Amino acid sequence: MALNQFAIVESTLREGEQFYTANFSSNDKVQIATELDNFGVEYIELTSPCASPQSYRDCQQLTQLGLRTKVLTHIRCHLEDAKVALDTGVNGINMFMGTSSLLRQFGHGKSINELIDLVAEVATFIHYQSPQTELRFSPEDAFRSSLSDLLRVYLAIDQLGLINRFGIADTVGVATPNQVFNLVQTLRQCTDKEIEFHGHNDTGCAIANSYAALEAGATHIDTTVLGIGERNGITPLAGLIARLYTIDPEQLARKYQLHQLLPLHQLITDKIGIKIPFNHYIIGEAAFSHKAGIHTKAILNNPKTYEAIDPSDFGLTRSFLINHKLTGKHAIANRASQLGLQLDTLQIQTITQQIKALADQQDLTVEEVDELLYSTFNVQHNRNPEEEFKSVSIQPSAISYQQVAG
Ligand code: HCA
Ligand code: CU
Repeated sequence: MALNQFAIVESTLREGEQFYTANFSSNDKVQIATELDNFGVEYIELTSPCASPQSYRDCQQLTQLGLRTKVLTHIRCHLEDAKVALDTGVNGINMFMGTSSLLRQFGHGKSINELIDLVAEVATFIHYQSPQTELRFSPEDAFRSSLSDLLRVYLAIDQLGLINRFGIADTVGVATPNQVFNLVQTLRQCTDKEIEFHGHNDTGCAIANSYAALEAGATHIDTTVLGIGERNGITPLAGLIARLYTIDPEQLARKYQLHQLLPLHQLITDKIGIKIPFNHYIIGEAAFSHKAGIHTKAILNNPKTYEAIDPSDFGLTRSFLINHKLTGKHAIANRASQLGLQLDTLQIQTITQQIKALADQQDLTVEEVDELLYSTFNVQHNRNPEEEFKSVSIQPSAISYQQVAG
């Protein structure tokens, strides 16, 4: 897998609209599309223009914004949907239809042969109306479909020569990375068309599955900001970025504006009324916070010891927690020098032991740790603590100090 040979299909404005608290206005969609474009995703996918009158107008408007990202819309395999989608002027159309026996029986009710005929009819219509429109077909619920049915569908449609890209959808998030790898590899051996993977996260495998898809030859990965979507959503954009960053950070930074990742997420959380989860990839509050003394010491020597990702590549800073019993003398010494206080090794050791003993008894604040540092410093210099507090200014540093929750 080469990092410059894949594309993100960002579906916050389609799959993400299916999230339980999402209800984007037209203005929201313009802002979100613009931010996604600034970040540099190659495609954005929009809700079907057939979903509602406003969805139709939004497709038209977003297509006319002049974004660098290509604008796709997502439709059922219906001739009517295809006509409406073409009218909006989108760059590409993502069609889908269920191939699992469950969806065939309880969803659209069609046999595999009928499904192939329908896809062929709609694809032919779109292609002859607008040959430049990028066309994708995805069998929904691929991992609960029989392999022979899937391959029959892919091969029959490939032979038509009308489709640019095939999708593979893990609709209910049941696939494992091995299964995804095997299916993508099998499809890769059958066709030279692009392959797009869409993975739900019901069992927590969406990022690993997306990465396995890329390793097996997929060319496009669907994401949404924070992973929002039906139920608990799909591959989160920041999670995919984190995964890929560890392979080739420079290449990734050339492809995407990594400093825009946080503002993009803040925009979405603002619109859906949800906070960024503390453990979210890269941008979660805990992503670069270091606590145990062993970790803080090593990080101070070389941040790579306990960070696979450099926060500064994303315009972020790491933080240390020092007001707890796991703290270490190196972190305390660093805090003292950040406060402009010169203390010797013995003093730092003593203060560290004091903090540990105090933290065993009660919750401590960073201010209380600072007071210990100031008072030792002031006693040593025989100064009036009140004045000293005012005169010492905090040195700027790449490390901020987080409060351990009480
Ligand atoms: C949906 C289904 C879908 C389609 C994915 C795709 C899924 O919500 O309409 O078109 O590749 O997960 O199967 O999102
Ligand atoms: Cu989906």
